[in-house]
Formats: sequence, C-alpha cells, structure tokens
Amino acid sequence: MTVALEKSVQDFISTPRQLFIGGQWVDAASGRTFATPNPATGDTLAHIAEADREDVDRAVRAARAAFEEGPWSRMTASERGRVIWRIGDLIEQYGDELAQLESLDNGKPYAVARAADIPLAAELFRYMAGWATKIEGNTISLSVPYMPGSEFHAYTLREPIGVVAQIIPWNFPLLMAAWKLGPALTTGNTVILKPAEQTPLSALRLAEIMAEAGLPDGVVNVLPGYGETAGAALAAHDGVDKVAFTGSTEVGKLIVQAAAGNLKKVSLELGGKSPNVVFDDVDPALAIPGAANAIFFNHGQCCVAGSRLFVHESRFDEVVGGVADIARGIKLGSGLDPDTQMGPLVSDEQFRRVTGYLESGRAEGARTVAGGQRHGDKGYFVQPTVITDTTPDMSIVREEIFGPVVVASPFSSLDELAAQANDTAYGLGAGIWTRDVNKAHALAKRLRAGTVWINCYNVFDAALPFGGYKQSGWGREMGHEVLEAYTEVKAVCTQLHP
Ligand code: TXE
Repeated sequence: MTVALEKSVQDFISTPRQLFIGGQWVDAASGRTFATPNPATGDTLAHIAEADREDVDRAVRAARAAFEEGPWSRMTASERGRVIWRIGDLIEQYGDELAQLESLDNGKPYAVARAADIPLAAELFRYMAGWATKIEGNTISLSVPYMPGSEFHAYTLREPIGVVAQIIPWNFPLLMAAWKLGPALTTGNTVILKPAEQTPLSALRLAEIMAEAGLPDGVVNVLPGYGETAGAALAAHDGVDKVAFTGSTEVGKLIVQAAAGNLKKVSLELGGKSPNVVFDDVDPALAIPGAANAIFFNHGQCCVAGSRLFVHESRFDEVVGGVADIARGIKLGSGLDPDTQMGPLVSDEQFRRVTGYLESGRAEGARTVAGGQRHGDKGYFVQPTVITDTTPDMSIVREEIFGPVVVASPFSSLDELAAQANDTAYGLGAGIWTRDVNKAHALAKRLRAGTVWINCYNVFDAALPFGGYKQSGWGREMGHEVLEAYTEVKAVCTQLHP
C-alpha cells in the first residue's frame, strides 16, 4: 500500500521544471537540465533546468532591481508582514501536496513530512511575519569628550542588507528554505535561493506559492543547480551582499573564501557531531526512546543528530541494548508506504558515504551491536546502526556521518564526560537525560554547543535560536537573533544647535 499521489503532484513531476527568475519561469541559459532521482528506487523522478553562472547573473539583476526599485522596498512593514503570513497559510493549505513532494524527492516518510516539516515551515513564516513590524533601532545619548557642552540626537536604524544568496541542503528541503527565506523577507531583503541538487522540487513549488501569496516579482528567485557551478557563482558574485549557507563544514569554508572577493556578509549553519548524554538516574522509558530518536530521526540526516551517545557506565548495557532493540525494530521502506518508519538516504553519494563509515568502523575494530549493513538491494537504504567499543580517534567518532549511525561509549564522572563531549571540532547540538536539575544545568553550561536539549531532543521552534559554536557555523537562525544576520545597523547622529 502507498499514499496515493495528488494529481497536482503527478503533474508537477511529469513536466520539466524551470528556473524562477524575476517572477518568470525560464529555461537555463545553457538549455541544460538534470534529473532528480527517487531515492527509494534510484529511478528518475523529474527533470529540472540546471542553473549556472549566466542564470546567476540574471537572477542577481532581478533581485537587485526588486530591492532598489520596489514595490517590495516601498511596501510598508505591515504589508510585507501580511504577504509573509499568507505564505505560511498557503503552505498549510497545500500541505498534503508539499509533503508528498518532500517524501518523493528526499525519501523521508510522508507522515513525518506532513506532521513536522510542513507545519514547521508554515509556522516559521508566521513567526517571521510578526517581526516585520517590530524591526527597531535605538535612541542613544552621547557624551563626546572633545565636544563639551554639545548636544546630540542620535539613533540607529536597522536596514535590510540587500541582495541575499541562500544555499540550502537536502535533509529538510522545504523547512531549510523557510528558515532562510522567512527572516530575509521580513527584514526587507531580496533573495536568490539555490536548493540542493538532490531535492529541488519543494523549493520550486514554494516559488509558485510565494507568487500566489502576493510576493512581488524578483523578490525571491529560485535557481536549482549544482554546488560547484551555480552555488559557487552565487557565493562569489559581486552583486550579492550576503550569502547564507547550510551544508557541510567543508563547503562552508569554500563559501567564506568565495565571499571574500567583495566581503559579502556570511552566515553559516554547518555540520555537527552532537553528544547525547544519559546519566545514571534516568527513567529508561524516557531516555532510551529519546536517545534513539536523537540519532534516527530523519535517518540521521540531521545536522544536530545525537550521533555520540554517552551513557553512565552503570546503565550502559541497559541503555545501549535498548537503543539497539529499537534500531532493529525500525521498519524501513518507501516514504510513501504508511507503515514506513525510516526511508532511504537521500542519494547514492550519501549512501556510499554512510556505508563507507560503517566499513571504516569495522576495519578500525569497533563493534556493531545493531544494523551495520545496507537494507535490501534497491534504493539507498541503510540499517539503523549502533556501534560500541570505539576509541576517540576513530573517524566514526570524529566525523559527521549524516546517517542512522550512533557511536556509544560509557562515562563515569561529570568532568570526564564534559571533556569527552566537547572533544570535537563541532558545536551544534547536545542532549542531556537526567532527573537531577543541578546536574542538567551544570552540564548544559559546560557544553560548547548552540543548542542543549534536556530530557528531549530534536525540538525545534521558530522562536528558538539555532546555530553552532566552533566549526558548526557563524550566526544564528530563527528566534529574534536571526534578524541581526539580515540587517545592517546605521547610526544617525545629529548635532543640535538650539
Ligand atoms: O553537502 P554540501 P553534501 C554534511 C553531511 C553530509 C555532507 C555532504 O555530513 O554527509 O555534508 O553532503 C551546495 N559553493 N551536511 O555534499 O556539498 C550544494 O549544491 C557553493 C550537513 O550534500 O555542503 C547544496 O545546495 N555551494 C548539513 C549545499 O551546498 C555549494 C546538510 C549543501 O551541499 C558548493 C547537508 C560550492 N562549492 C550536508 N558545493 C547540515 N548542516 O545540515 C556544494 N554546494
């Protein structure tokens, strides 16, 4: 049995999709297209126009015109907020369709996309819509030492940065587009969005939805294409004022180098190797499924995946055994099968990367207590995997695997644990499971991570700022903190001569 595809979804994937530039659907200047595969089967799902440098130029011109000439920049904040709110409403209205596209293109279960990705994306736009009318500066009193007796009236303005390039990954295609677009739009910028080549469909459907919501032409341009071509051209483009990127730490560093040409502003949300800590006083009924969800949600393809599980030595066998039992019971299958709990990985490349790590773990002497293999012989399925007997220098312990693979190790004291948990180049997320509030908050303070979840994991809300310490990134997404990443501050100083 599978979820019956809506007619609109069938139509959407059966027609070659174009680029969205200046409010028009256009072919790539090169005329080239690429295929996006269905990860459950490896078959081609749809054909998409492939943007490259010339299309980037066209899109940057369209975004610049929309920024400089309006109507976007001439609309009141309230009018802009209403358009953004309406985008959220339309995402909800088209939720079934969007969830089907997401499941087909990314492989995630339809039910998960429908319950999580779609409403989170809608809520993100609504949350950001509210901020449109609340972007404020300050009034500042001055005491300039070399101008005694002078009087001033000084204040700050928060203004949009201008033309923003946004490059996003494939793990939550629609939600990552929402995280990026919501704050950029509410602060009055214009955007060129490049979805990941693996998952362009929902961003293209979102372009239609944004137009239907009343977003003026050129305010958001959508350019599907490859990272090394379209992505690199965007990151280096002199006409782009800011680049916001979510993806691998490796590419994040390339973005920084490319952005140096015109010193465009940069925000980065990168990889992770997040520690998830289970103390000896936990309720196993809470902590065991919690630890499993921390790593297996979205097939482990989460930048915050709780991929390093630390369990107090007195409960190690029980907790790790419990997580392994859950791993063995997870039903893998097509995202459109209602019984599926975990779909395929997104692509052949990702499948090879994850199975390569499983190999290297075995070769380095780690012990696989659950999973560890490919599932089936078609599509990109990997068994949920639990690994023990690791050492801190193994690549499976140090590097982001981005698949359903957790490495577990025991600890005995809080000091030892804090040092192990922080022994990583990353600093995105962390989890703590304990009934003891003292222990929980003491450790939360010591962990070098942008988000710490206590007795929960993978809880996201548009109001909670999200981002990384260390090599997990620069800046924050969501919350009011993200507004700083999309605005310039202008200080205006007037001397009063009464
Ligand atoms: O990421 P890339 P990939 C991590 C995860 C995963 C690994 C590789 O560990 O296994 O990265 O995944 C665009 N200039 N994360 O290869 O390449 C690309 O087209 C400009 C963590 O898919 O970083 C896509 O749109 N752009 C992560 C986006 O960057 C470039 C999410 C991400 O692709 C580019 C995804 C270039 N030179 C992967 N090269 C997270 N933090 O959530 C690629 N891109």
